Amino acid sequence: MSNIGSYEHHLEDFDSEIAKRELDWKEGELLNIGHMCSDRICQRGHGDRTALIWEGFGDKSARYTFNDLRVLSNGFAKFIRDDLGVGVGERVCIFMDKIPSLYLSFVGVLKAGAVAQPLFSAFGDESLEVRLKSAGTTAILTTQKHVKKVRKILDRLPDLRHVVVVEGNPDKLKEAERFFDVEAAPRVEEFDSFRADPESRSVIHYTSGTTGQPKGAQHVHNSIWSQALTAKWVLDLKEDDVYWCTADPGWVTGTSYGIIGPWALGVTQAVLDSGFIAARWYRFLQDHKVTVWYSAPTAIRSLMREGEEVVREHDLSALRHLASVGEPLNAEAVIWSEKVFDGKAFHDTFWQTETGSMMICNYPGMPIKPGSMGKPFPGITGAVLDLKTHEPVTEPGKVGLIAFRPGWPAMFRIYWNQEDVYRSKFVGQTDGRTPDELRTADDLWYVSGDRASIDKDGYYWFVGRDDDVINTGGHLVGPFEIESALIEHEAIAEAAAVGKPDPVNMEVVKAIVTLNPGYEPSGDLELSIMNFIRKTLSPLAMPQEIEFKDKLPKTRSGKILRRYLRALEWGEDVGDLSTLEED
Ligand code: 6R9
Repeated sequence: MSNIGSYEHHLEDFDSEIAKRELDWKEGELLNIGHMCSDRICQRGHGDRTALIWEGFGDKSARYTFNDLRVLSNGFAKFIRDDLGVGVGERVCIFMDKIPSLYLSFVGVLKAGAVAQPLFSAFGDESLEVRLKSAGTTAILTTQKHVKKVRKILDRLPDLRHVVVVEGNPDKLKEAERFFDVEAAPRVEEFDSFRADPESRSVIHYTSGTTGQPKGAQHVHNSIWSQALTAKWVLDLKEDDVYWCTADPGWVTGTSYGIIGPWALGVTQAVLDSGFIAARWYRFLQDHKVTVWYSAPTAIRSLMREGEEVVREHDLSALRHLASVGEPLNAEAVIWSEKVFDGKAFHDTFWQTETGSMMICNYPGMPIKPGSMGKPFPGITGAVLDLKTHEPVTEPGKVGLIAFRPGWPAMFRIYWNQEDVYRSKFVGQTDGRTPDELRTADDLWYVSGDRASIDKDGYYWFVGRDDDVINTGGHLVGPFEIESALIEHEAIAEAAAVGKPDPVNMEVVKAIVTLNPGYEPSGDLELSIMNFIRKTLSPLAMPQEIEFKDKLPKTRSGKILRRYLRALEWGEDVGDLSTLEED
């Protein structure tokens, strides 16, 4: 029997307190995500249960019980509060590979009352700088492997008071840097976790938009209710599960469902910190008897490419539930998974950094229509809005903008220092309303920035994004950020970055550039540009193709017509150019 039982039934009986009842949480208990993911699980008698099964490159491995998680996260919390003197609400960046300290420190930062700002460890120094500057980050926790990137930008980050290295050789540190190895430090049995109220800030995730630099979506401790309930009902997590979320906590899936949701339920998580190799992934599933697996379409398509043979070489009989997020899950991938994993199909889920928790899902027990994202989670009012009038579309199959009535607990509270951009995500009467009033209004829609249609049975079908943001392998990259970095290359005069279709990654980045006088197109120059972006931004943002042009198409006011260039890549009818002009 699945946890959710009947989806339809919950549409009728849903109330905002269900999550608290499902977690058996009583008013007056401490609401702090860090505490609830560790101490509370121990208090309920599960301290000896495994919290984290970890494997890294080579044959490195480790295991932690919930009691270990409690004590070691206390260690981080104490270090952050007492040794560094980081105050409540200050941002602490966690910048490391998927090593155990990432998970332990995330829980610790929240216990200390600071805001956790996880960033993808493959980010180069510019990606890092933009996000640390925007958040006014006070402290960064990193490793010897990545600290070089921090050193490079430190001079330009006046707010960054502490650089802490949590793994590596302490003798290799610069003078102002601190070394803190939580496992070598004395175990901290008692820590007085920050008494969060529901609206206390918890996690900030940076996400890319179409214009401007990435935006910091601010979340609060109250998010735990949405995250835990969806983990219970959609991922179907139960106490004896071994659950693997393949996402990196540098992205929202890796925190909402790679840390918070499952640990709030006291579920064992398995983490594999190594690159993608199909046989390695299957061996990991097999060795740890993974029961529930949350992954992404690009990974699934990559597994499909490796074929069925390698699946059959492994005993995956423990697997019982599969789910996916981040990009469109094509019908073939659903059908393939059902075939090779013994009748178990990947269940698509749709949500965003801003929503903080799953919004449109395929539920255990509800028939899957392969290629559809499913239906809105109980308690969530979803719609697709007419592209022009912004009225909810009533006609089945008609394409519109995916929108939700605001106000669920995990919804972001603001884009950090960008209230106007936050406002622009709502349609309806927004004037004169505070950010909190926008979030709790029952006459407004929060607009996701994606297009879909709804069929006659209420299933949502993804159509595409409503903007130019590039989704490569389930990771959003902003064209503006790439273009800004491209024109820093000495050879480049002007640049546009667009997504071009790719059979596995859905989209990859393509750059279209003009050159400064004295530079000629060449294979070497192409490589030099690719490497430049890989190093300064990240491997995800690196263009897979560079097209050299004499000039770029522009609007009358001189702005590069990125949407026109994008339409060319997708073979779309570019029609009347004036409709592609951005304002
Ligand atoms: C959780 C996460 C959000 C964007 C979203 C949409 C795309 C996510 C999807 C999907 C089609 C799905 N997206 N899930 N597209 N089908 N099931 O991925 O957050 O990094 O903010 O990305 O990803 O475009 O708007 P985030």
